[in-house]
Amino acid sequence: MDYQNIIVETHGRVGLIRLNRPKQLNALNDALVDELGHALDVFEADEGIGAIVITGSEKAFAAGADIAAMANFSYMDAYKGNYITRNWERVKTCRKPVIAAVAGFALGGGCELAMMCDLIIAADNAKFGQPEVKLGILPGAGGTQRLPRAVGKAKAMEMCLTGRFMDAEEAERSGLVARVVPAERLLEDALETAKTIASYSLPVVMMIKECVNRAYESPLNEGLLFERRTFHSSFALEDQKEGMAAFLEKRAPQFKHR
Ligand code: CO8
Repeated sequence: MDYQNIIVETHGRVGLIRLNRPKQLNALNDALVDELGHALDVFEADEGIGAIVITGSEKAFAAGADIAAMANFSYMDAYKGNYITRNWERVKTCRKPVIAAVAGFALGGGCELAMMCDLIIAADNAKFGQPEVKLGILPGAGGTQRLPRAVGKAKAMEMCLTGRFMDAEEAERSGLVARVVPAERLLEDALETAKTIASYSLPVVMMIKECVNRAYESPLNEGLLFERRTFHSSFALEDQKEGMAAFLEKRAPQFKHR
């Protein structure tokens, strides 16, 4: 596929997707989200890829859904056309780990996209926000649901109701991002983290991702049971034999299923 709105690269076992609508600060539209979905399909099918990084530019990860494209929408355009959301869940359904490397603005749908990834690494200039209220709409792709789970009700309510932005330092303190790094080191750091993940047994990494996500989607007892059964099943993996043998033999493991 010839991409117009994203740039796709591979770095060893890591797939990198750069959002690329610089004039619109990477505002999201159907074409971009469809291309993102396609790139994820390709990386997911590629045995040589163990983890994926999504990033934007130094100024913006993504400044939200494209306001110019939706300004004149009718209810029917939004509902029947399923604007942007038609392929939106693809990031969530990706079974390989996806890291958001966020510099600059991550607003509206941009913040929601970052939150849909498995973890966020932020540059020190990152700004997160759900400013939809200022446009006479509300968050429509997870902002009212994922943000409270990440930062708690008080901060999520405040951000969604006032449109206030959260800077990188506050985002780390509040649990929205895993780590803050200097802007110039963002990509290097995110790729390094993704490379570490991609060096492990892929089935184990996928199981961990599934289990952590269960914590958000099921009661504690169900989540613990799911984790326990998945843990038991890891003993069926050749990579478990290799990982433990390597530890006991004091050597680096050679995982087969990467
Ligand atoms: N859509 C379209 N164009 C945009 C957007 C956007 N979201 N954000 C910025 N741009 C454009 C500007 O119009 C401008 O274009 P031009 O140069 O042609 O005038 C260019 O990008 C640069 O922007 P600014 O001049 O405004 O740059 P500043 O540095 O002054 O300000 C800001 C940067 C603060 C990011 C500012 O541009 C801004 O507030 N942008 C809008 C942020 C926003 O409201 N986002 C929420 C959008 S609604 C949304 O995301 C709903 C999602 C619903 C879910 C749908 C499924 C995913």
